[in-house]
Amino acid sequence: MTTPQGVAAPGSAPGAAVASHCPYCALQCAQTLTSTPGERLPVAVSGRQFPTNRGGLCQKGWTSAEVLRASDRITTPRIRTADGGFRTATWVEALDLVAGRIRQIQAESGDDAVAVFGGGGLTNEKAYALGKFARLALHTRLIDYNGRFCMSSAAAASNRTLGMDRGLAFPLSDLGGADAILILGSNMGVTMPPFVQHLAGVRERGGLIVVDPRATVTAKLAANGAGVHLAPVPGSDMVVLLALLHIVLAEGLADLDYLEVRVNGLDAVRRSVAQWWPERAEAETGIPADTLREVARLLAAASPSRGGRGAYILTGRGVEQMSQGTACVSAAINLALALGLVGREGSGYGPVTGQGNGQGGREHGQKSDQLPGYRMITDPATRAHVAAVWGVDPARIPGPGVPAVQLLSSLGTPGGPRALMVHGSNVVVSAPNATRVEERLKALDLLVVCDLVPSETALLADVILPVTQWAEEDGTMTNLEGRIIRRRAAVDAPGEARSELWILGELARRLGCDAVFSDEPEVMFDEMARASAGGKADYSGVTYARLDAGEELFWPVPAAPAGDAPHPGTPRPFLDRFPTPDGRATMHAVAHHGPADDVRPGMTTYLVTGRVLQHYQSGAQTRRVKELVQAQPEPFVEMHPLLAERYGLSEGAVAFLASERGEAMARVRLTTDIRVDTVFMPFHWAGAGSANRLTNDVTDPTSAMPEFKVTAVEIRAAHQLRTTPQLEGAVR
Ligand SMILES: Nc1nc2c(c(=O)[nH]1)N[C@H]1C(S)=C(S)[C@@H](COP(=O)(O)OP(=O)(O)OC[C@H]3O[C@@H](n4cnc5c(=O)[nH]c(N)nc54)[C@H](O)[C@@H]3O)O[C@H]1N2
Ligand SMILES: Nc1nc2c(c(=O)[nH]1)N[C@H]1C(S)=C(S)[C@@H](COP(=O)(O)OP(=O)(O)OC[C@H]3O[C@@H](n4cnc5c(=O)[nH]c(N)nc54)[C@H](O)[C@@H]3O)O[C@H]1N2
Ligand code: SF4
Ligand SMILES: [Mo]
Repeated sequence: MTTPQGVAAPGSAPGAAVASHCPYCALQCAQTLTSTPGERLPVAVSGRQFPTNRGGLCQKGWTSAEVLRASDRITTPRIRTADGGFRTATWVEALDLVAGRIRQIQAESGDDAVAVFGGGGLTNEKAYALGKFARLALHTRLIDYNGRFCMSSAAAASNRTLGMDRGLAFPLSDLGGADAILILGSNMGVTMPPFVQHLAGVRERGGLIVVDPRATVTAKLAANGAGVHLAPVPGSDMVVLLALLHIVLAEGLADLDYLEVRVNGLDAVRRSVAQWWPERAEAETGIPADTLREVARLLAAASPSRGGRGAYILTGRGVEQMSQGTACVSAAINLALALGLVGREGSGYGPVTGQGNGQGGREHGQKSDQLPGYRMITDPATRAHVAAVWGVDPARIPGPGVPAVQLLSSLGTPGGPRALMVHGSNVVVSAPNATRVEERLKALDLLVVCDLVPSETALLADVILPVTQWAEEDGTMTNLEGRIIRRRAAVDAPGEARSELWILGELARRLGCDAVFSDEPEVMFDEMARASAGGKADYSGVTYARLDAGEELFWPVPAAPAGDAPHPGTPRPFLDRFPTPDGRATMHAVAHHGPADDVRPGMTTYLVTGRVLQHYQSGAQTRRVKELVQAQPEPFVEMHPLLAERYGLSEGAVAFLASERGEAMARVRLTTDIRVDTVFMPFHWAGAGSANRLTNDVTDPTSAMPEFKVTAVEIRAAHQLRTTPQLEGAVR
């Protein structure tokens, strides 16, 4: 059996080529996986033609199969021993133990004494099953996930302004025709390298505008006449956006006809940007007033209302992971609306979604306040619909829980959860104020971690349950464009590793829950599709058969009435109307307040955090791939030579950084590609080189997203300190 892509479908013999997608980021580059005849490993990976990656893969993608044979892969359940180590256990023993402890803790302290933490890397099927498991098998309201760290501000702003959050509301290939693209706080040249192909057209036309305090790989794409790079004071992007809108309105560049017909709220927004004339914005952001004027005019000229081919505004974590992230994205959407860009073919706004299933992961019920179909858990009609699909009384579905940062900080506190189940996140490394997170995890009576490898979080667990990974399982993912794609198994799992679907089913049964938990991904997908029917993220018209036939399906894809042709999906959802009660978008006036932990005497430097090409997130997977470790072996801090000189630091020296939360050490990399007042640290490493020992766990009031991107720090040369052994261990 072969798919339209010409490669074998699931169930094919070993040695056959299987069409699947990369395990890592939201671009979900298409891969062909070829297993070794007669052997489980190795698996060969090659890029496959697909509209997003056009055959390309980045270095993480082409080395991804190495994680399948990680030398410390977990292949049997493990239970903590009295001396603090682990012993292997059978599945029956481990599952009986987990279910027994959960029953005991809930009997003593109530249902909410057990909490669940999910991940945006889980397939749609697993994310759905996890939400159902929390509500029906654990009866807990406490479930949230790492997407709160990743997509929540963009989601909140899109939902409240456009009525829906579908990441990009257009296929990626649409970008190719634009005259201008404004990219704020995204470094896709590093975080999604094959994405850059879609920027070729706009670069040729000189219309790429990149906003980043660093001259990143992406910012450099705008050099040599290809566009403009703005390097504002960290945390001041909102002022850039307010000033751009000020200029657009003051110079009569707005698309008033479009605004009249499609958008509410212009008057309040007009008043809110009145005070942000370009010279005032220059003082706040460091971007020359004339540059701001030039950028506003460039964007306006690209708008179809002024005869341009189209323009896009894209945001990344650099502007979203802020205590004013929702407001900042709202300002970006307001600008896009003022220029008449949203819901028009060839133009648009979109956040560049991060994790492999960052999009689908937020649609099917692992968010504390949501049920499948991207619907609110407090809505009686939603509860009734989902309860009917689950075959339970709506009263059995608990109410909303609390978002991730709040959940983590409540663990093991009086009245807080006593047990946590973790599925697809390494919070000890990736959560803000990580030292405190580690303390909270240690205060639990029961920590159960499902993972493929002994991540730093798994190593704190009482029970580790080994799960299958990407090339060992079937399922679906939803990429950054809202496109539903098929992940296909190419090899068997090692040892006793099992899919989360099976684990959740076994635990549910032991907890006395009679709801359906199948370990067949397609069964769970079909049920999820029914549960999503009528919701914003409606998958009810999607089937594995349609996906396997090569159909390109972007949600919503409602089920067609009997006898009708199947719904074709919705690549560009806002063209006719916005999914709001009156069909119009609503601008939200927003005000700037800057980072919560701003620079001040004693803490004089901005720390911004982010990513390098070779490592993925907490590094749990990529720090196990030799080629990637060789390229990026250790934590580092990037700084300008002038700043380094002030602290007596040179290339390769060890810098000591302190913030209000904690301390870290990393080796200095000198570069003139960063503002003099700013240092950059990637967050991919654990221990003393962990950026998240420094970051602030303050959150955005609307989205509950933490402020990873801007922290005030103090810097010293480590050799001037008497360091602790733990800190010294950070740098070899
Ligand atoms: N190699 C690699 N690729 C990845 C990932 C990975 O871990 N590694 N993770 C995936 C995931 S989950 C995500 S969410 C995406 C993230 O993808 P991006 O958003 O592209 O990644 P980041 O590096 O977190 O942040 C982007 C930029 O924000 C900038 N920045 C920091 N502070 C500010 C500020 O105040 N203003 C502005 N304008 N910019 C600022 C940083 O300098 C950085 O260059 O990447 C995905 N792809
Ligand atoms: N300072 C700073 N911190 C950040 C960010 C930043 O920019 N700066 N970015 C934030 C963002 S955007 C994100 S998305 C988070 C991500 O950070 P994390 O949530 O820690 O994400 P990962 O490192 O991908 O962790 C995934 C874990 O799940 C395991 N895993 C993979 N697949 C599966 C599966 O199918 N099932 C199970 N059970 N486990 C699986 C992996 O081995 C790994 O241990 O980090 C956030 N932290
Ligand atoms: S860009 Fe993302 S999806 Fe593509 S190969 Fe790299 S990590 Fe994988
Ligand atoms: Mo992310």
